[in-house]
Amino acid sequence: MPRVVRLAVAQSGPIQKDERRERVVARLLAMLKQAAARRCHLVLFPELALTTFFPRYYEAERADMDRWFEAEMPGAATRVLFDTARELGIGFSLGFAELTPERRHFNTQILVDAEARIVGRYRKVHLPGHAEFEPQRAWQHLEKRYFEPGDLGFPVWRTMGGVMGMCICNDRRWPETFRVMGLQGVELVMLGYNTPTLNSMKPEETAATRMHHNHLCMQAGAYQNACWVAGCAKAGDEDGYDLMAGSCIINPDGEIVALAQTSDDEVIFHDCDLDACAFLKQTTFDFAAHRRIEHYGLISSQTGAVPPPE
Ligand code: CDT
Repeated sequence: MPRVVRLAVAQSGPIQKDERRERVVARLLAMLKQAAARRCHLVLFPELALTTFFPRYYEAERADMDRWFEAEMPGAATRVLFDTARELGIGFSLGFAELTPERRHFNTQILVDAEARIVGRYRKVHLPGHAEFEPQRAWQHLEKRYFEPGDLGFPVWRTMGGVMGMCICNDRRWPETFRVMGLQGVELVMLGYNTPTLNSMKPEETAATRMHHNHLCMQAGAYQNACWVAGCAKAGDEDGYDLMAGSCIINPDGEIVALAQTSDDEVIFHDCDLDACAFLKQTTFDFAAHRRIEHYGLISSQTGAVPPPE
């Protein structure tokens, strides 16, 4: 019996600064219902799916940013997503800004099963950008100011018929992210992203090159770890700043098998056969047979590059 997860990726169009949570959740609900109508088992939503990408705004007083965070999940605005998903018997994965009871701030993604139980929680490890206002940038990217690096590592969960993992946006650019999950036998990695279409520090870099980077790292992660990878954008023009689209589902050969065509709310689908991971996991990427960990020490003992002396 093949293990097929019918996966929906629910790309979001832009969310404006003044858009209320209730309205955003209504948009997410519409896509959840579309996915359920197509008999999907699981639907993936973007990073920080409930708000505009607020790390582009500078606030001297960090506590003034707490209004972008969720102190409860589900909370008043999001409970309907959980209730509807339970009624429809569909799982989902959702990114949001998490404020813990200890008042810690994380960029978080959860995995919720078809009974609406939170079965997995991931907190973004690789936080891009900077912590202070930088006037030389065309726009700010203050994730290092508003979030702590995730404290949960890269766990995977056996749920909904497979071995599932999550990461968030910038994490996809780091091969270590996928390899740590690959070493736990991951079969499906789900991630959301908010990625500016252009580079605030390199205006000549084209949108096409940046889309290439987006897909390249996810396709490599899928192939090199013999797993499915799904990437879900929040896309379009938020307050004059454009975020790339390109949401996709990638098979364990690293091929894109479903790709969003718009920069708006759009649901894409694919039947992901988790057994399709087995061939590469047992041959080219049979880690137990082929990895040479005696040569990989630098990866976990050194952070920056140290070239040989001149
Ligand atoms: N959200 C997020 O992580 N975005 C980054 C933009 C990097 S530019 C500072 C990304 O890697 O896509």
